[in-house]
Amino acid sequence: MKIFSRLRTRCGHLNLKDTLRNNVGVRYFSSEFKLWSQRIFSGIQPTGNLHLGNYFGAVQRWVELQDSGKDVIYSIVDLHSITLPQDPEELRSNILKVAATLIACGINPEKSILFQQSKVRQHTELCWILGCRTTMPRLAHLPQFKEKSSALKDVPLGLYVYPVLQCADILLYRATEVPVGEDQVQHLQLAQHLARNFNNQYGAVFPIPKALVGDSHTSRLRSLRDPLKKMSKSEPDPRSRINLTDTSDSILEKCKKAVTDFTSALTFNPEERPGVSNLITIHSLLSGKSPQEICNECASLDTGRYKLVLAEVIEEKLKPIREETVRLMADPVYLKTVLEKGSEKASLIAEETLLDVKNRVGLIAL
Ligand code: AQP
Repeated sequence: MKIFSRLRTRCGHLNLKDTLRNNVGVRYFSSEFKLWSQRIFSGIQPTGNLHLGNYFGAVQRWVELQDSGKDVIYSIVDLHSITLPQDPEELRSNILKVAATLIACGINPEKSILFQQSKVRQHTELCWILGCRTTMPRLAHLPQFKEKSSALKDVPLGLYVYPVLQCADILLYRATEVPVGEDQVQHLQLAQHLARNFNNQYGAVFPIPKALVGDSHTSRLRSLRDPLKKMSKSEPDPRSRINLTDTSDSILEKCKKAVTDFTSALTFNPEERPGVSNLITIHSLLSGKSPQEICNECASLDTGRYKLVLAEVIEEKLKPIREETVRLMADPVYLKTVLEKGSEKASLIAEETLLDVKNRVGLIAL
């Protein structure tokens, strides 16, 4: 009954019988409307230091979801990070650093499953099965692939198929919601497509995951050096981002060097003045004040002096995170144990899903 009333709500003015009769029919019914318990999955690449973009675009929400008692699974997606070349020693250290920073930001391994992707082998197995159901044109049109591959002479296959691995990450845990930045929405649409496509053939195996996208400002903080680009871990110029572990001197230096424009007054206009507006957005996210309130409060300052105020606000927020990250990094055994335990918990869920998938596909002899 519950399923029917949900279906009725979803279908709005459509009559229930018509809906079941139309193109997707009863199989659509079974794949879309099985009642799945809510589960959140998200991942972050250990490609460098986490920065304010990662914090406001992802980590802050991860902590809120965890603290509101949701069933949450967060992964350090190291297999994704090797789609572009990584120095082995740096990667090893980044995996632990990302774990330390996430914990310092409030991820509690007792409340969340926090794990390292490559320790759960089922991700790559499911990726292969889903890859066999994904078409090449669909992957070639994804904007992140276009953006990242455009700078490369030889494009690795991994970069091309990584959205499929991302789908496997989500579907393996039968996640119902996935907090993502705006840039990831099309990848989530691929996961929805693959889940539907699989369910239509084999029955209700996967929930159709929904994107939880933040508002447009948090979804895309911009580079401090080129406000037309997003703030990014792997951007070669370290002055382009504020890392969560930056020292106060480094924060001040990066704020001072942030690219603005030739107008010295402080106004918020993301279209016309992306550089200064990005700084005000960061300030607004840190303080909870609206951009307009900030412009009013700092009306007597030119952009040069405003940058000094912003550096102080950033330092106030980041100091405890930095100090806690440094403390945790001094205890690699603890961090490895957290990831080990998290991976064990994740593997149990992943194995159950994968067995179901393999069985339905016909890979397991009866
Ligand atoms: N600039 C940003 N503004 C808002 N959110 C952002 N995210 C990343 N950059 C910004 C969000 O952070 C989460 C984790 O991202 P990721 O590590 O999986 O990879 P990414 O999105 O490609 O992040 P980076 O920092 O740009 O890493 P690299 O340089 O390795 O590609 C995601 O939810 C993302 O939306």
